Amino acid sequence: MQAISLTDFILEDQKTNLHARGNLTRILNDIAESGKIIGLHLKKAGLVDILGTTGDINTSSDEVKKIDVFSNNLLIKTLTIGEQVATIASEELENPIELGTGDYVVFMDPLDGSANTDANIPVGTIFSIYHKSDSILQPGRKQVAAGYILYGTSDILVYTCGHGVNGFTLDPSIGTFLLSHSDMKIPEDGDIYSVNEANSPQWDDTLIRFIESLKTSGKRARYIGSMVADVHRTLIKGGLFMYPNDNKNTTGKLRLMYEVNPMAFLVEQAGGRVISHETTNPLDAVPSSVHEKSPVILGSKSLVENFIHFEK
Ligand code: AHM
Ligand code: MG
Repeated sequence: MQAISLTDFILEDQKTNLHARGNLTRILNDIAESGKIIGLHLKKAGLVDILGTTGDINTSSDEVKKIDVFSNNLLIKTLTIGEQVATIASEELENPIELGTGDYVVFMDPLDGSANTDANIPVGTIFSIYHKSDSILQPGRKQVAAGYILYGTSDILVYTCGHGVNGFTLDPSIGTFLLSHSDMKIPEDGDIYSVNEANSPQWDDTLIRFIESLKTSGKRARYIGSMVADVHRTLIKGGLFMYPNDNKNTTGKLRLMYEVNPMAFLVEQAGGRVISHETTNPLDAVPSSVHEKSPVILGSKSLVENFIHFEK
């Protein structure tokens, strides 16, 4: 069987879009190429001076890691050279950068979960692409494409352009992402739940009882603390991933534009269900700022629906 490369797949995928002029193809390829370089640097992270912090704090009050800066700069440089992006908004930057050359807006979290890199734990790059519009604050439903690259035991790029989800594993011997997970579908049910239970003293009573009910029904807990890795496992094995709002984090922790919406688009495209709060879907929210936070509960349809219908 002949392996299908990410580049060939995207070119073929874009043929179904009558208006495609190759610009989106270029952006996706540029992100994939940057991901290969970020992945290589991470593999050498213990040997070269890219671990540790820069001493700065970013817009989300997190310590800035050197590898965050490297990943952010590399993606910006690559997308700038590609000339297809009008605006880049990054979780690492206070304000979006206006490039003014292209028809698309890219939101990105260059290295999600980077607090984990010193301990050799998987991290990822998340991206979300929109058509340029009057405002960059568009609802997640308007995403043209979204995806992530997980730097794990192998590096894998998973993306959607709105007709299914496909995953491509990097073959390190040839430096090419090859189709490995075609038409990904999240299992209807699953036996893993993933949430930071250290926040439970701040949870409301319904959430506490719901998580207890998962335990008594025999579910297992897994929480890596890297959203890309936790969501990837949920896509493959089914289950629930949540970062809910609580008494302390009243809008949760994760960012609507950089983290929640791209993952919500992927999970819905894979047949799963996503809510931010009660029955509200984050993809319908009209964002009020690029760094806005949103609660999120996503995963297997039946489990998210169990949560929605759980006795209040
Ligand atoms: P980051 O974008 O600063 O890396 O933070 C986001 C990460 C997610 O990857 C992960 O799901 C979450 O933070 C973990 O947060 P917590 O340590 O509060 O459980
Ligand atoms: Mg992040």
